[in-house]
Amino acid sequence: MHNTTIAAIATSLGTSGISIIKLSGCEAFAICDRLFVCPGGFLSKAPNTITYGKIVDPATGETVDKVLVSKMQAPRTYTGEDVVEINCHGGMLVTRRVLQLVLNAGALPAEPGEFTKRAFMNNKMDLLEAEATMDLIGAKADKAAKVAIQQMEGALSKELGQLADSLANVCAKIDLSTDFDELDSFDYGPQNVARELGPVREGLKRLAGTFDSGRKIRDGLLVVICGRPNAGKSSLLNRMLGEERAIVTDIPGTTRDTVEEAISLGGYMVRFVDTAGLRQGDSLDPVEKIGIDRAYAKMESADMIIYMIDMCGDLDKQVQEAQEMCQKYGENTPMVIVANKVDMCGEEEAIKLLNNIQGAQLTSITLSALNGLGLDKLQDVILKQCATEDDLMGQGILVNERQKQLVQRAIAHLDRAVIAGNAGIPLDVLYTEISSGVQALNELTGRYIDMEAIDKMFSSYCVGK
Ligand SMILES: Nc1nc2c(ncn2[C@@H]2O[C@H](COP(=O)(O)OP(=O)(O)OP(=O)(O)O)[C@@H](O)[C@H]2O)c(=O)[nH]1
Ligand SMILES: [Mg+2]
Repeated sequence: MHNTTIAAIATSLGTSGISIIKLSGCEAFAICDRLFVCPGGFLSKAPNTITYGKIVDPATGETVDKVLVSKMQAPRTYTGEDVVEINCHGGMLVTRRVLQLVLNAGALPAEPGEFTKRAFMNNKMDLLEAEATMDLIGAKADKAAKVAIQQMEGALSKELGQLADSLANVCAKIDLSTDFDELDSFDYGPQNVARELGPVREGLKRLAGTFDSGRKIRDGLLVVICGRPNAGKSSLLNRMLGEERAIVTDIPGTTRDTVEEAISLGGYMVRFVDTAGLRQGDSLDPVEKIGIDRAYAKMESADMIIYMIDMCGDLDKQVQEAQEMCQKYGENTPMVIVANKVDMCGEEEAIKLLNNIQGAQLTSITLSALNGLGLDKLQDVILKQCATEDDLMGQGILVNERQKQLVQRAIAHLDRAVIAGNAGIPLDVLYTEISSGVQALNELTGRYIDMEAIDKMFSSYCVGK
């Protein structure tokens, strides 16, 4: 339990019907009582009730706002501490004034994620549920929200808990066999251990395999649009977004920097990046050169690359460049070659041209970014890339780097334990590896507390949660 009381605006700042100022800590009721005036006084109110009254500046006696105040008593609250929520009117000025009065009355400003951190420290949720809470707040598409709720409900915690329990069980058997060694009544050797670790390793490997999908669902599929100047890249971005986000002109080299925007496509978040047109030569100005470097840098981290061919441009050069792109990126990244401006050249010619380009993970599409012809086919290809993740819905999924690293650490320990077990290495050596694996899983859920890592994790969250 903390002995400080924290406060923050829990709703976003702006003009709205109501705003909520949240307090948590042992002094929450007393602090609220210093500025909240209601019949009978706030301290007399029963827990888990809402009271109508007014916020009065104790220094001047001036009424600041008429409010509803919820009183929630520990331990059955979000943080596990006494919690007060002041529902005031939603203007920025009044919200800030109420918060200031709460701080003047003795509360400390909450740090980012501090309410949720307190909930974790008070065993109201494990670390995975805390992460999922923040993911739900940040979710920009249906599927991301769905996965976050799934994790909040404990899908991943449950799976990891079962795997950690199986490992603890193996450790217990090793203990037992060491104790009973002299009596020889409990026959449990290194090979038995290796065999029993098998299903746990499989379970962890399944989880590790979900990371790429989990990351795409949570952070969005990164689709980079590249090609020669004037190919129609910015036109495609605008069409996908349904708004004039990027500047479009017939001057080659219009886009200088990368332009990134996200949309929800079929419930998945897709992040499109428009880039500077690719070209070389000494006559390029330094700004354009930097833009082109940025385009290549983005391609390195893309989940999908769209290379756009301008059907009204120099076709030989573009076919060659498309082929080079497929060779360079196609092994690791799905590629889509889009022949654009078919409204000018005709579809047959575009299809013939596309047939000349070969590559792994390659899809070819004809398009008119100007009138939208072919856009639905392109959207289908992008969606197919996301849709493979559908199978994972309802199961534990790894969604961030912290989770991936810890699962991989656990797998590495178990791999070593299995090799050692099969080689007949003594049980105490296996025990050390397995318990290190258990520790990695406990760090994941927060059963084992590494305060430095936990502080780092919560500091990236929003104030007021
Ligand atoms: N006819 C036709 N014109 C198009 C099409 N797509 C884009 N254009 C035109 O082509 C020109 C260049 O389009 P942009 O979208 O700016 O091309 P870009 O690839 O972003 O060009 P840079 O930013 O210079 O690299 C504009 O005049 C567009 O209106 C299309 O499908 N058909
Ligand atoms: Mg452009």
